[in-house]
Amino acid sequence: LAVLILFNKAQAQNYDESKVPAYTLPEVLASADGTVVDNKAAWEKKRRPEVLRLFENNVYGQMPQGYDSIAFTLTNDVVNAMDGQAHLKEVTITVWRKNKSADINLVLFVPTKPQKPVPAFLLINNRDKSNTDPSRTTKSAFWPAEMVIDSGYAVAAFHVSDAAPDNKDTYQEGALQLYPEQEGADNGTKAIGAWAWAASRVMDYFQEDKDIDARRVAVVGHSRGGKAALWAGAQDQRFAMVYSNCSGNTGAALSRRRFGETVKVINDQFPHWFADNYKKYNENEAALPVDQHMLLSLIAPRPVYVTSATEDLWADPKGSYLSLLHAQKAYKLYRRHSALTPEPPAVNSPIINSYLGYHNREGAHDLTKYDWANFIQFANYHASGQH
Ligand code: GTR
Repeated sequence: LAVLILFNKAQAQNYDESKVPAYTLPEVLASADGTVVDNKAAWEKKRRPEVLRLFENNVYGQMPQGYDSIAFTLTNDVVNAMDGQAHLKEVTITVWRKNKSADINLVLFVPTKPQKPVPAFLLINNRDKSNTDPSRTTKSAFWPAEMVIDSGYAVAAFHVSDAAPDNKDTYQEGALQLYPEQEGADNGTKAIGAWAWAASRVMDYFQEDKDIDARRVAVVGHSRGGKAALWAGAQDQRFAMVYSNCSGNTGAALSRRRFGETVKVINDQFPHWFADNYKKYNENEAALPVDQHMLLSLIAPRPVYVTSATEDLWADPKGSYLSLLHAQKAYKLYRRHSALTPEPPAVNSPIINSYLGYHNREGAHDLTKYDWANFIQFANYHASGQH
């Protein structure tokens, strides 16, 4: 029986380009009343809020709103970290609502050299906490803090488990305790929404830290963290840039394109990630009122960078690129330059000089120095004002 089940599961996944069935994407600029928006004012006033609500109600759940108070406690302060190259600050962000509190622990390195305030990269860390070791005893390519500091950017991270444990039985034991009304609601937020909420609380902190240029903060995430980074950037317009690394299904990849992971597979394996309403679309993606190109469109006109990896077919590299291509319509409303080509670029050939950036790295499902080096190039391009 087990063999049979495994066989059936394997059959549900398609990795054959010639077997991708035809699909029709919802029109990002077409409003519910049938009018097609053709200018940024109408997009911002009418269609953008509509798309945001559709994602909240059908996919990620409602973004928890408001809190009673927030406090930032510096728990470790090392002025001469990284051989004097950086100032380390560890900050506990405590949020209170209805007599309950949640803590988000932030690790932040600020470069010593350039003039402050500096722009920053914030990683939503979904891997082991050692990847963002503040003592730098462990140095990981997943968060190459020294390299980012050398490039003149601050680099920060928090761990997803502070916001919501990545577990179907315990995901409510973090920040969601502050928002009990979310539980049981069909459009209630779960873990991915809680991680995005936490990224916004870090942004609340950045707005108070004089070392950080809060108007130039990029949110970065890998895989499930990449799904959260996109959702954070889509709903919180204070994020100036968004980086989605190998985010795959319900991240950058188109859901209707049947290749790799599907909505049913992700909902069955991770019932604690998305709203209960999302389960309605198991094996029924065509009924979704959105697809993921519309999530990327919500980031317009801010720069967005999507990556894939050649061995990471589960996350559908081509479907991720196509999603980005279809998001161009929203960027065009703002006359933002796109260097995307109709076909995905060659492996290891990043598209940097563009509001919509992309690379397909050779190798496995991971976040590496190669990815970060291109993230920095993309940020440099957008800081240079050459475009
Ligand atoms: C997988 C999941 C993907 C992706 C990945 C990860 O098991 O199916 O959607 O999120 O985990 O986070 O590494």
